[in-house]
Formats: sequence, C-alpha cells, structure tokens
Amino acid sequence: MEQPWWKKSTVYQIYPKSFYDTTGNGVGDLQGVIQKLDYLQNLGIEVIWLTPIYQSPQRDNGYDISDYFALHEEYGSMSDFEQLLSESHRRNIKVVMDIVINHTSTEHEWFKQSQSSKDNQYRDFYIWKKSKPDGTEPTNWQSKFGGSAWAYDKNTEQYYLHLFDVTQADLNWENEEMRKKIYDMMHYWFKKGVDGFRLDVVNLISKDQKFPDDNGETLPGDGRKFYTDGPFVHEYIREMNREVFSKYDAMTVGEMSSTTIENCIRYSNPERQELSMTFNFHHLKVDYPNGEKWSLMDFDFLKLKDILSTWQTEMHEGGGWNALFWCNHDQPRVVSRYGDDGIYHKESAKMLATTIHMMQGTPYIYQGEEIGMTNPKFNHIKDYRDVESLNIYRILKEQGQSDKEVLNILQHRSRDNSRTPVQWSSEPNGGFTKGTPWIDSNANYSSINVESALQDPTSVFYHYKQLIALRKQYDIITEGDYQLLQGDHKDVFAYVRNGSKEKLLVVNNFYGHETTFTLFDEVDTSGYTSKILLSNYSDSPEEYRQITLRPYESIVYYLK
Ligand code: TEU
Repeated sequence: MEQPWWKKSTVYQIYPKSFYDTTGNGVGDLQGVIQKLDYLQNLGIEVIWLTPIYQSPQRDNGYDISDYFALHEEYGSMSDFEQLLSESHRRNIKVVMDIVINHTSTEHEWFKQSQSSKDNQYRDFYIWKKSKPDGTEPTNWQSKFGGSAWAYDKNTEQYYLHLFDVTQADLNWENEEMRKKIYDMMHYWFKKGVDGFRLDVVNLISKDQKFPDDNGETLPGDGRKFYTDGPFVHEYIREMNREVFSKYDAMTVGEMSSTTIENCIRYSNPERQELSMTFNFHHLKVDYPNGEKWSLMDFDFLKLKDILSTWQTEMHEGGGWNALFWCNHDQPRVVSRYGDDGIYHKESAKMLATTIHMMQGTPYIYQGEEIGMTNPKFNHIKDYRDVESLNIYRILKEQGQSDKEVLNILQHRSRDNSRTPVQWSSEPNGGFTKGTPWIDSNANYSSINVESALQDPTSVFYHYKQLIALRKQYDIITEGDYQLLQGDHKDVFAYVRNGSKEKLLVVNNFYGHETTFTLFDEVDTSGYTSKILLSNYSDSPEEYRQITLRPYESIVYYLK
C-alpha cells in the first residue's frame, strides 16, 4: 500500500526569528528562509516547519496570535510568504505552518470584542468565569508559565482562563461558531498552498466543563487533570479532520503536552482519522528530578532508553506514528543536554542523531542541530528573552534562590538555549545579521557554523545528510519493527529494527568512556551477511557480535 509522503520525510524546524536576517534589523525573516533553501535542499530534508509567522505582539514569540490572516511585519509581507512557498515547492520541499488554536493573543479582535461586554457575540469564544464566593480565582489551576491560570477583567468583573501567559487567552472549543472560524482559517492557508500544520498544544483544547479545582492528582502522562487530553479532544480533532484535513494531502502533527501512549495511538492511528503523527516529551524529562523542570540532575539513561523504546514498540503495535526529535524551540540543545559540548562534541552530536533517526517515525531536525549547535551558557538575566524564563527567574528569586543558582538552572533549562541565532559563518553574530541580534549569538559561532561544516567532510552536517539519505533508501527504517537490546546496559543504547529479510543493528555508546557491547542470542543473525551503513568513527569494526566502543561511538550495521 502506498505510504503517505510524510512517513519517509525528514522535517526541518525553522524558528524564523533566529534563522537568517536579510534586513539588518536583528530579526530573522522570510527572505532569509528563501535564501537558505538551497542549503536545506543540500541537507536533503523534504519538509520545513515554520513556527508561527502570523501577526503577534511577540510576547511569546508568535505563539500569541493577534491575526491569523496577517503576517508579523518583521518577518515580511504576504508576497514574501508566497515566494517562499513557490521557491520551496520548486525544490520539492513542503511547507508546514505552526498553528495555535488553544489560545489567541489578548490583542486579537475576537478577545477585544469578548472582553468588551458579557453579551458581546464573541464573549463565549473564550473561557470566562466568575470568582469563587470568597472572591478568589474560579479554580486553583496554575499557568504553565507560573502563577494562576486566571486573570481578572475589571470591565466585566469576571476572570478569563490562560493556561500560558496572561496575554494568551484560552479559546472555548465548546463554541461551535468559534470552531468553524478556526476551520475556515485553516482552509485559507491550505488554499494558499501550505502542506500541513503543526498544532500547538492541541491536546489541551477540551476542558472539563465543571471546572473543578485541581486536586493535585496527576494523570498517567504527568498532565494536569481537567484539561490534558480532555473530554472532547478526540471529537474536536476528528471534526477538524473531517471539515479540513481530509480535503488535502496534508501532514498534521500534534504537539501533545504531558500525554499518554494510548492517547497518541488514538490521535495518530490513520483509522481514527485525526492527525498524521504526534510529538510527546517524556524522553525530554528524564533529567527533571521528580518531573520538576526547574531543578537539575544528570539524565537518567536507563529511563531514557525505556521511554523511547516503549513508545517505539507500543506505537508500532497500535498503528500510531511518532514524531522523532531531540530539540525544538522550547528545549535546550541536545548535544549540551545528553551529549558532550566539549572534546567529544562531534562524536556525541552524531551519536545522538543516529539514535533517533534510525527509529520508526518522522524525524525532525531543529535549526542548527545539524551542525551541533550548543547551549549558549548566558550568565546574566539581561541576556534572556523568553517569557517563561523571565517569569521563572522572578518566581525562584522570590522563593529565595540566589541569582547564581537561578542562572545556573536557566543555563540548563531555558528555552532561549535553542533560540540563539543560527550560526552561518565565523563573521560577527555568526553571519545571522548585519545588525544587532534580538538575542545574543552563542560565543562559539567562530568554530561551530555552517560555512566550516560544509567544508569539513567529517562534520555533523554530513552525518545528518547521510541519515536522511538512508531513510529514503532503506524501507526497513520506515517499516521495520523495533527491539531494544540489553535495556540495563549502563552505557550503550542498542536496538534492532527487524524487517522480513533484513535487520538494522544500531549500537550507541552514550558516554565519553570506552565500553563493550556483546550481542547475545537475543537476535538471530545466523546466515546473515553484514556491512556498516554509518558510523561516527572512520574505522569502526565490521564484527558486530562483540564490540569495544570508543567514546560516543555509534554504528549502524545492515544485516541481510
Ligand atoms: O509549548 C507548550 C509547552 O508547554 C512548552 O512551552 C513547554 O512545555 C513549556 O516550556 C513548559 O515548560 C507550545 C509552544 O511550543 C511554546 O513555544 C509556547 O510557548 C506554548 O505552546 C504556548 O503557546
């Protein structure tokens, strides 16, 4: 049966604000994306995902939309966007937009109308509640950016819900008229020629209409009750698919905050007619002590292997489809987080790439990941821009932590870690802008940049390029099942992909010291010939049954 195009595709995520600035105003723009399409075509990716470029006050860098039908002026004009679409399609690169439908900016016309009076026709587009009898907020729900999730409006003497920033008011998905306006907007972008959507926190759109207090009970996927994978979320997404997605050859990926495998099978099994695939984040919380993002610990390697493997096997069995990723604009740089941004920088960046790209699902490369960009290690709060980071800095300081302690936490956790400008060359600001960048560049742009990567055949860039090419060439990467090997090995993440006549054996040393790996009888390899498809060392051993692995050594064997 013909596979949908996105099953063999690799997606490149672009955060336009930090991608490439062609006007010298210090902010990346759409013409900058256009000018780098040849670079992306050389890498071999088939899809670009643009984070929100709509009109926005930029309080949350575009995830606070004030007009779904206009573009944020700093990024460029609609004709720039139309040129980007045609230039991408000319290179057989599809374009996926990021859409935020859980909330809008409080500067959106709908919210202004809704806020103006209780009987305004848009009032019910948002979630308004009166205070409790004692005058406190309607519920004890907390915003994901700190503080109460309710904001009081003096004008109409009610509170509105904001699961994120106070300027991001949650839409009321119970309201059919509001839903229809969202669907009409999606048709507008599809008719312009976009190829799909990444749906921001789409599993939060359905709230428990009783709006009870949060009793502290955490859902199985570590989500907050009463709005995570809520009561009608699947009905709303199935309606969205019926009304919109089903009418196009579209790729849709849902960002699922604190979800479960069972829900992700329901969201992404094609028989359900909901979404193409899902992002989940459990593998990016194994360095959160007791699930607490704003505390530090070394990552739990065995838990990392277990989570990634469980999602591989259960989504495969359930007919779901994973988005495979280490980084995005909300996460720190993976080579600083799970690898080594020191002497084994290249080896560890390549090892991490192989680990995820040889799995079943659609891989996502976050801008700069393909050259091994690292966390910037900012050491002053004035260097930070992210609303979540600035909120948590204030909250942790109020709780008595020192400036030094909080900055150390931000150096590991802040979303700004991945939002520094892409490093194109060793020119000032990494060649990102001729002006002053909206956020400082990482000081290591002189050594880690695209220009030097393209000139170095052993660079991280060419390793990603090979991984993307292998996915196109070997169906087993897309179709084979998954078998974790020796999940209790303290250094090595090894797994097998089993096809009808062939196997992939993927062996990754996750640490900066030598280790050994023995393939016991958990895999029947009798009668198979083998060859190395890819390694991050030039002289890895052909013999795969008993291997001594050098620091971060990562090898893909093809058995047939
Ligand atoms: O992110 C959802 C979200 O919860 C993440 O921001 C992350 O989990 C958060 O940092 C909590 O620690 C999406 C977008 O990717 C993010 O950029 C937006 O800020 C957010 O939604 C609100 O739209």
